[in-house]
Amino acid sequence: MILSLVVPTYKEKENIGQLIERIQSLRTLIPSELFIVVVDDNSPDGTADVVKLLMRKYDNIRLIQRGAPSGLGSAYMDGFRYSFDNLGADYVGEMDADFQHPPETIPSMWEASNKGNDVVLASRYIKGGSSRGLSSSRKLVSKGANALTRAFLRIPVNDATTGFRIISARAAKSLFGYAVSAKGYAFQVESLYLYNKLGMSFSEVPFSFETRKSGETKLNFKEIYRFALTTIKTGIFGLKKRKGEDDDERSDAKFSRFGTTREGESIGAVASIEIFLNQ
Ligand SMILES: Nc1nc2c(ncn2[C@@H]2O[C@H](COP(=O)(O)OP(=O)(O)OP(=O)(O)O)[C@@H](O)[C@H]2O)c(=O)[nH]1
Ligand SMILES: [Mg+2]
Repeated sequence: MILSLVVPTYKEKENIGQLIERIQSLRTLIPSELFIVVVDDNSPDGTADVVKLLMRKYDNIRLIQRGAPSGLGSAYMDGFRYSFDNLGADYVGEMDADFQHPPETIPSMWEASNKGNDVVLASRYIKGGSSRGLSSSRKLVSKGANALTRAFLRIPVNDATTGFRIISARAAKSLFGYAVSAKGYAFQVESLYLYNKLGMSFSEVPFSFETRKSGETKLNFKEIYRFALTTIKTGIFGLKKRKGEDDDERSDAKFSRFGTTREGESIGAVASIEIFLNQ
């Protein structure tokens, strides 16, 4: 089984090197072929250079370099596409570069994937999990986002906004047919919404969400607003298929004339991508 962990980075120079080393040290606990695909959006701090150095040491690291910050969702989609097309991945993983997602949780997530679960979420909000790395205002935003998701999208999980996940190829490949958001939290809940609609199986394993180790946050009010709007719209209208695909997922035909995702934000908007291989 091939697992490809996709790690989007923007200005994560202080974190990415140590993160990769910590993931590498877990290789014996994950009985599979493991790849780490870093998707960097031209970080001005030289994040990509740290990755390139490590590519000389390890043969399982790949670097996708894009021209400018283009959003977490589109970074994952590019990383997934690369993982399926070039690495033959059976599963793809999502994780932040800033140690808020401790790599040591990956073995228990991988165990849940191997039990046949399409969507394995590392969850802050089940027994054994915690969100101690969040300030009280961020906790409120996170809980509010989950409540909104439950109310509008009815996804059967406790932590719908977690960005620490392992997804089967059949689930993740379904995303390519839909106009999912290019940006952060909206992408996370839209993808879960789609997996649920398509009947994928879910499992949650607990983890402790840590404080960002260093570097700066990309979360802001615009992001929160975008998330709330997308969640409500998706709950009402469903998800729009990308151009050229057949039927909308949206089951209620009377809504089919409404668009849900701005074209300019949809996946595929990224113009140029360079991929560094370490062969
Ligand atoms: N390639 C790429 N990576 C991004 C982009 N935006 C965020 N990231 C990365 O995505 C991950 C999550 O972003 P964070 O800023 O940590 O978001 P967050 O965890 O909600 O916020 P904090 O709790 O403050 O860390 C990090 O590894 C970022 O470097 C982007 O536009 N492009
Ligand atoms: Mg973070």
